[in-house]
Amino acid sequence: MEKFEHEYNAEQIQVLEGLEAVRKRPGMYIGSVSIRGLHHLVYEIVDNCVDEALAGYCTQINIKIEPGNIICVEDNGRGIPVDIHPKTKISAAETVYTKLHAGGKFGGDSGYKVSGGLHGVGASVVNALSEWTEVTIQRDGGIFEMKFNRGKTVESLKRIGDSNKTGTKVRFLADGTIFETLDYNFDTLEERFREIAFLTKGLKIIIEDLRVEPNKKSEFHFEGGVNSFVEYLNKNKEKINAKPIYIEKDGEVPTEIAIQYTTAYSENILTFVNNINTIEGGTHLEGFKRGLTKAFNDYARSHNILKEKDSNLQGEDIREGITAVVSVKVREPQFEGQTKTKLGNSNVAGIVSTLVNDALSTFLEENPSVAKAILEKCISASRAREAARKARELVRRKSALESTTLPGKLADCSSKNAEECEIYIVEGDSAGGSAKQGRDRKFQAILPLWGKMLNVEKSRADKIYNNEKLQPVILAVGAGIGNDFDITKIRYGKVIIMADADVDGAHIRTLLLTFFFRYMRPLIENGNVYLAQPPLYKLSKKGMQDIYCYTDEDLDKAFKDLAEKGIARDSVAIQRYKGLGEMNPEQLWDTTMNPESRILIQVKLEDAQKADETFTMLMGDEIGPRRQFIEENAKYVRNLDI
Ligand code: 28F
Repeated sequence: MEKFEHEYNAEQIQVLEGLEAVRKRPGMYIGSVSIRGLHHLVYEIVDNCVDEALAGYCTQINIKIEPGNIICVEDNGRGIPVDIHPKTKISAAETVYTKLHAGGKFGGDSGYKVSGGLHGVGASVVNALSEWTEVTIQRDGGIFEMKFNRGKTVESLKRIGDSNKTGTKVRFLADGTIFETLDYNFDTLEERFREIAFLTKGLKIIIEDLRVEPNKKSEFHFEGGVNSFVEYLNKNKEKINAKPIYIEKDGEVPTEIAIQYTTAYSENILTFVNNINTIEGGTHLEGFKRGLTKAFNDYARSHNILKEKDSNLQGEDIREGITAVVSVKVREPQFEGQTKTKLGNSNVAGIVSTLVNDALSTFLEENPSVAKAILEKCISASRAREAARKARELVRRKSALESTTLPGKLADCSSKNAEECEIYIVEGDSAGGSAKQGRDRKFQAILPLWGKMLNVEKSRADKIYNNEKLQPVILAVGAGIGNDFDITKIRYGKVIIMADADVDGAHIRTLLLTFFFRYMRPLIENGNVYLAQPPLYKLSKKGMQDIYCYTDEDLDKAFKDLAEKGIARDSVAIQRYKGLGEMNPEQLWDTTMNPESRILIQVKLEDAQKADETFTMLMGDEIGPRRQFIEENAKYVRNLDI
């Protein structure tokens, strides 16, 4: 015992305390202990492989989800160094896995670490939050192995054999006492790895799900880098320039950009800093926009496409129909904004802007027919914008004269205090009727939607103002759209989308979220948009209070609870709700609208962005992806009549 205590030197105790802190407050290091936090563990490990790829030594990463939710990640890089660290007297590899921020400390001066998750805290955090971790390293002619339990070393690094290969393999089982769930979502991981593969040209990433029969496997490998990314985003769209315009530069801020114009009217610019999707934009996006606007205006002037009397094209005109991916690597990124996904480093704006302006100017000079086609579109966008402004002014003047500007179908609430007011946007008249009767009219307004779905994808702002389906939404929310949107004018603190849990419902949700994302984005950023969650089932039995279940898991749990009380499954009547319209006003209130008992899902910016992508796909000209959407959403489908 005496001896044992002696072997613990001060530094090691420090190490243990460090990882204890991670277990005490996991949220501080990985954001949350929900499925997002769980996925974050995988990203942290894969990030280390990506760093090794960026350093030029790793060409392939294999990720497996093994039965029992064990994660196995393997790369063919140099292998984590195995030599003994002079200060800690333990191997470099063990230090990386047991010392908090070890990666950052080593990387700080050498500039080794450039990729990195939202928190960039690395392997030791994964180790701390795993029931067990085992690391296998091939390097220096040998195979080495070490093992940990909940962050504590069980077996220090030891050589277990010979090998002439190099690489690192990590297997871990996340700690079930810390995470809410260990059930990884293959699709989520797959999507992130596809993104990483796009952003890391030449890197091959293979992900397999071995929990299911047959196993799932996806392989991503894009020699085109961000070019391939843009082609992927535009796969269902009609292109103006057949091949994306590609801009690449190493240097102080390594930058990779691809640009492709489509005949659509929306702009779709994805930006990344160190492989992290910066949904809130920032200085790299500003620089990109500035360079783009300048290059096109200068070209149009010098080629007399813009005459002396014409005013410059505005940025938004030049971005109509653009799809672009902007990826920068920044050494010490400062992230700002509500979700810490906005790049703050001010020097980046100038660097990116100069690069884009120079490279694009050269491209346009060398490709006059592409330049002409894009500029024609910009000019027509500029004319449409002018027309829309006039139309808007007309509407404004008209509405100032008319006393009522609220849509006829709106059943408004009596309170005028926006903060407490809610509007339910409901598809279908019958559900709208129940909602109107069931609501608390003091603070709940109901807007039933009707009419034809507008293809926002193919419409400019002036059409959206006049669309019969969306106009009532714009008028009811009361804060305008696009650049005119003024969040201080919103008439309701909560804008709640209430739709059926079927394909049509998914459609209308996607449409509205896309619309909010494109034309009322601050509403989403400010957290004002919600999805109502109606129940899927009702269980009833004489003498028993009705039980509502919102998911299939809820249903399973309800049956289990009933069984414990000695109530048999077949003595209970199950009603499956096919749609909101099947509920009477009172049921709708109890299950979906009563603030005391309802479930509301707050829409996050990334949910809306996802909806926007889905929408583009649904509205695309190809039938395949649309059918796939319907098939994948088939689990929601109960009354699909196709
Ligand atoms: C499956 C997870 O973690 N791969 C890694 C390397 C390679 C090096 C490294 C990692 C240097 C001393 C801190 C090798 N040779 N896959 C991985 N591959 N870390 S992690 O170095 C880490 C720093 O400790 C590496 C030369 N330089 C770096």
